Formats: sequence, C-alpha cells, structure tokens
Amino acid sequence: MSSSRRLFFALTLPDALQQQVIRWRAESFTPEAGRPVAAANLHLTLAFLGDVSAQKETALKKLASRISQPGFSMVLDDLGHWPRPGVVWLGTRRAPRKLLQLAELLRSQAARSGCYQSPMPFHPHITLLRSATQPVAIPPATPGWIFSADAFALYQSVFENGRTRYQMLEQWPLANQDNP
Ligand code: 2AM
Repeated sequence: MSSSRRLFFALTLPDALQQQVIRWRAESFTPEAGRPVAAANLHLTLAFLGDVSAQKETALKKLASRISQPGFSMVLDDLGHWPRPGVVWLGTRRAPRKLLQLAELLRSQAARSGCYQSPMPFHPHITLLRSATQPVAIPPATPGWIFSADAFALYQSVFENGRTRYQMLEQWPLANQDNP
C-alpha cells in the first residue's frame, strides 16, 4: 500500500534574513492583522504539488536532481494582502527571469508527473501572516532585503498538534550565483 504526502518545492529563507523579516514584521503589523507564520516556516513556494504518492515522490526527486539552473538574487520590495485566502505576503516587484524559469520548470515537470498544478499564475511570495481576512494596514515599503537563492528544496507539509510544520525532505543546489 502506498502512502501520500503533501509536498511542495520552495526556496528557503537564509537564517539571517528570516530573523530580519520576523523582527520587522513584529514592528510593522498589529496582532489583529493576522496570525504570524512561524519563522522556520517562512519560504517562497516554487510549485505546490498537493498530495503525492511515494512513487511520484521518487520520480519528482529524480527529476529535481537533474535540474541545472543558475542561482539568482531578488529584492524583497513588495508587500500585499490577499483577503480571500487571508494572506499578507512579501514579494518582489522585479521577479528575476531565473526564478520564473525555475518555477516553470518545476511546475511543468510536476504536471507531467501527474501532480496537482494550481491553475493560478505563479506569483512569487513569502506568506508572512495568515487568517488576515479583515482589512490590513500594509506598510508603505519594506527594508528592501536581498534574497539570494543558491538552492531549492522539496518540502512536506505536516499538520500535527493543531499546527502546520514544513519539513525539508531534500535540497538541490543551483549553479553559480550572479546578479539580479
Ligand atoms: P500560501 O503561503 O500562499 O498559502 C505550503 O502550503 C505552500 O504551498 C504555501 O506556500 C502555500 O501558499 C502553497 N499552497 C498551498 N495550497 C496551494 C494551492 N492550492 N495552490 C498553490 N499553492 C498552494
């Protein structure tokens, strides 16, 4: 019998950036704005895969290991609120082409492997707050952090004790980093 896991490909926030973002978030939003995402759960999803069988997971890992894409940097200079899912997010006004190419590659490989693919266009973002269904005062600007991506990872979404935890299953390097 094969079990399935809820999976997604994502970029991991480096620890230093993670800490800067959560400090700024605590100063920038009131507790009523929404539920802060745990620091360790901050990530940028490249491709959400839904529930994936063990067999498909093995195939996806093999495909991911063959990806040879360059690293990139982006400026985190955009903020937004999606009231429908109730999400406040951090993103970029200038998504690097290399980021879009990596996401497209993973999304198309996932679709070809028979995984769920969101019909929504890719909008790179890091979810900062959840349950943000009421109007939120969005700060006019971010500190403009630079997010350098030199790897991508496969994560499992684990729901236990009333909490969601994202567990990294495997990570693959991106080739030599260059400018945004
Ligand atoms: P979110 O942060 O905007 O909610 C793990 O749940 C990751 O996959 C999160 O980054 C989440 O995006 C994303 N995700 C969850 N369900 C999704 C869906 N149906 N389509 C696209 N992305 C999804």
